[in-house]
Amino acid sequence: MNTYITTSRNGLPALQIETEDFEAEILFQGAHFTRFKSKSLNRKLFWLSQGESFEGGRSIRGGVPIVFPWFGPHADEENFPRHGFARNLGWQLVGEPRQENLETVVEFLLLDSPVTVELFPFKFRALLTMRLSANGVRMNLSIRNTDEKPFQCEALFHPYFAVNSLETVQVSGLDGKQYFDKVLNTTGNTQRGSVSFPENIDRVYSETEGPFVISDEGKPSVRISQTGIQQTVVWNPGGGTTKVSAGNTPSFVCVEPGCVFEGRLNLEPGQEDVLGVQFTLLE
Ligand code: TA6
Repeated sequence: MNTYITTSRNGLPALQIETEDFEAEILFQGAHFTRFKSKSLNRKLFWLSQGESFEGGRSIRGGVPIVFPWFGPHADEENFPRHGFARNLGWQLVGEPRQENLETVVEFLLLDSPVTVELFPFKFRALLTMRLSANGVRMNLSIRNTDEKPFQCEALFHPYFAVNSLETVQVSGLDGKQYFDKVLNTTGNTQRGSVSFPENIDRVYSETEGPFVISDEGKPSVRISQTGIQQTVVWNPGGGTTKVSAGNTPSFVCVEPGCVFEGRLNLEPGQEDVLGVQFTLLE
């Protein structure tokens, strides 16, 4: 395994990992997984926008942003960052990347700080453990309340999965599930069959178990599993009004396991919850 810390676009520090099985890049800002390529399949898992400025402190579209401690706009403060602050702040690398059996394990930590207390008045510890192997990654996000009072928060993995042909993409595993449609602002919708993307799709599915499979050009391409998580957001802006960035084809689908809305975390002092996902490139 070769690992080295380098700068990514625009000087943002990043951890680069190369093994005989894969190549990966994780930015310290947001512990943001920006690149994973399987060598045996010669395929990448994530889409990354080419139109991003990669400015420190600004969110980046693509890879796997971590959403915490709130999802979407803040409930009361319209000037607070969308999707919380975890994706915009520097995380600490815990120890060195290590090999455990066939997996490369990397851990990043985010603690409360004077900056976070201004936005979320609680002490917390967020630990992201990533286990990378030949065809994908397993990730655990553990959120611990280190405060003396209880708090509520939302947390979500926001992966942008690369696809070849959005017109052909289908996401299975949600048949019969209820969803909130963020585009139409309607609740109580029921999914019938697989999700396809003829237009702007932005839905929060409830009581989801997974696994979900993305099929691209008629072939299963990625499997998504989740544990300790009850909601899954599915999003692509399509050719609609929400442009990803100028001249940038939205050749991705987001299938986002998380604990949001009615599934938000309620943590007592000292309590910890763990959200787990597994993303696998299928052969
Ligand atoms: O999770 C889906 C979503 O909330 C969409 O509504 C869309 O806005 C997307 O996230 C991207 O959000 P961002 O803040 O990165 O522009």
